[in-house]
Amino acid sequence: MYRNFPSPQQEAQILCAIRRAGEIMTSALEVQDAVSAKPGTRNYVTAYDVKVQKYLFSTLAEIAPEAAFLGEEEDVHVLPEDKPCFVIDPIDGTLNFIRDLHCSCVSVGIVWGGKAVWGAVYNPYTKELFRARKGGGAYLNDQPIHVSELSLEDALLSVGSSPYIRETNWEKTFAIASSLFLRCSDFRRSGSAAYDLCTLACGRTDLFFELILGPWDYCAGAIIIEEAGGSIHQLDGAPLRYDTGCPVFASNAASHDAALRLLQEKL
Ligand code: 2AM
Ligand code: CA
Repeated sequence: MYRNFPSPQQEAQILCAIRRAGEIMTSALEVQDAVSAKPGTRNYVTAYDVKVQKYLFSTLAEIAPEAAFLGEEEDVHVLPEDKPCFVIDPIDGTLNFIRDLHCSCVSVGIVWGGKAVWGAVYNPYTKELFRARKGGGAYLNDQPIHVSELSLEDALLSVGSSPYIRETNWEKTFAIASSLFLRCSDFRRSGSAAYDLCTLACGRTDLFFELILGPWDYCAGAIIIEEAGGSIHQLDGAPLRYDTGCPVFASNAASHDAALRLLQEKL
């Protein structure tokens, strides 16, 4: 029943809803007044994260009543096994959003049978819509995209610093980043993991790691990277999990083995 989910018609409607969610983000006023802290250090949520998630839940439920939902801004996170599930980050890059850095995305993935099978990431500031379907290739605004062919020596690395759990992870994060930095061309830190995964998928960057992320941060980006010819898995090589968060390593094919070897020396 779910083999062709979402149908082409549902897909077009879902993409339309994701663009509309991005407009809610970019038309936000007085974001500073709408900020509150989530449990954990320096982990923020705004009234707009909640508003965008509510919009997506209600709109996607009309488009695809057969699916379940898992969203970052819910209190309880459960991934059902008996149906496809939308895994949603209404605003990925919330601190960028609060600070008006214009690098935040709407991220909507679909997990079915324990794997990401569809995903779209929309950056409303640049109007870039990345999307992929299992076996159907990856696209940026309807143009096919592919990971780069650069090897480690020329690779550009994106680092996620897991700031909300810095006390337990900062030494390992910077040990891995230093080790890779000394062998690659340079590193970047965008503040949106979903966007980092998409920039890797379209060949602007070549490597990415973060010691812990939530499934809503990487679900859509994971299928986009895989369909663009890249790899994404946990730091120890295990497949990504979608029922809970996990560490994430992503790369193009050309730098994968050398980068992973260096990274694993620091685990
Ligand atoms: P967010 O902006 O949606 O919160 C930054 O390092 C990246 O980590 C962002 O993609 C950010 O997503 C994500 N992130 C923020 N808080 C997190 C948490 N508590 N657990 C996992 N990932 C988180
Ligand atoms: Ca978020």
